[in-house]
Amino acid sequence: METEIVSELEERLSSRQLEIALELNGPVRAFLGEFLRSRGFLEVPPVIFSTVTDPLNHPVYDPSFDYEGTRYSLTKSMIFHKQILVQKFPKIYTFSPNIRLELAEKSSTGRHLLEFTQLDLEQQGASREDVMKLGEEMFSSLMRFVKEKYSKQLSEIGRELKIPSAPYKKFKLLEAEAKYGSDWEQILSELEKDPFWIIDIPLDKREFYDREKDDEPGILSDMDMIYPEGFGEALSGGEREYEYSKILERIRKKKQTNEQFKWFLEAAKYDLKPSAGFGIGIERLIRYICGYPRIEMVHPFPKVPGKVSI
Ligand code: ASN
Repeated sequence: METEIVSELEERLSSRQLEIALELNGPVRAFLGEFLRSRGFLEVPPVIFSTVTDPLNHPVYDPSFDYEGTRYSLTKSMIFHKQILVQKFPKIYTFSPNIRLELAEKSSTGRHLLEFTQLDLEQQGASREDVMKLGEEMFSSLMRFVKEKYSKQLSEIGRELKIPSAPYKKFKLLEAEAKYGSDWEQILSELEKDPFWIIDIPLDKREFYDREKDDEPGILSDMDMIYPEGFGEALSGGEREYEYSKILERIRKKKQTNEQFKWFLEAAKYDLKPSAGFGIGIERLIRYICGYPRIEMVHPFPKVPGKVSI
């Protein structure tokens, strides 16, 4: 086992594929930060552990610990910190390290890491459509930048990148599922040539904090962006529940407890200002840019579900 880990590490560190991914990583992050700052977003520091974190909508092991009599969890996403901060600072973003201890079966997707970074942003008073437009502009201009500046690296790894033009296609989740079955995400991702949106995700498929539509109960005003060419989910976000009573009702529907979200609920007690936002995984983004079959090819120390890692 140990010699296997060491030889895998040596192989990874000597691969040109990893080197190119790392050469792209810094400039991609710098470009995204610059893009957002030029639109008035303020960078805030990440929160690595907290008394409150994203409950997620799928099972993961819980990375929590006690410190001086208080229970903390490593950050699964900064959703609640974003919602609290956006009350004061109307446009924020952060490069947020997230820990999600996924079940071993997730290793087959090629796009899950137990430890990853998401560029997570939130905008006060924005609608879902506003942040989708922002996401499209951000993604298309990033593709243009990478193509222009890193064509040598891209041709070395045989990657042809397309610059998608906005607006991207939109599919309602229930319609996609009715047409393609439960594997709709992979099927559509393989069929489509450009990134596209999945919108109107039903309540049972999402966390409590995305906003339920006024005119369509049970359906949320949220979205995912999916990469083409089979690379799957890129980005997740939506409008948020901001009314205290609605937040409580949604927590109840999920059979979660108010205690779990104490500090967030404290901040939301007199209602929040409406906001919308999203998070985009940086390793998945680099993997997509490079066109690599598996996400661990972009990280020197990837934490692959179910595997022992350094
Ligand atoms: N960052 C996502 C959002 O803004 C939440 C998540 O990562 N689960 O909706």
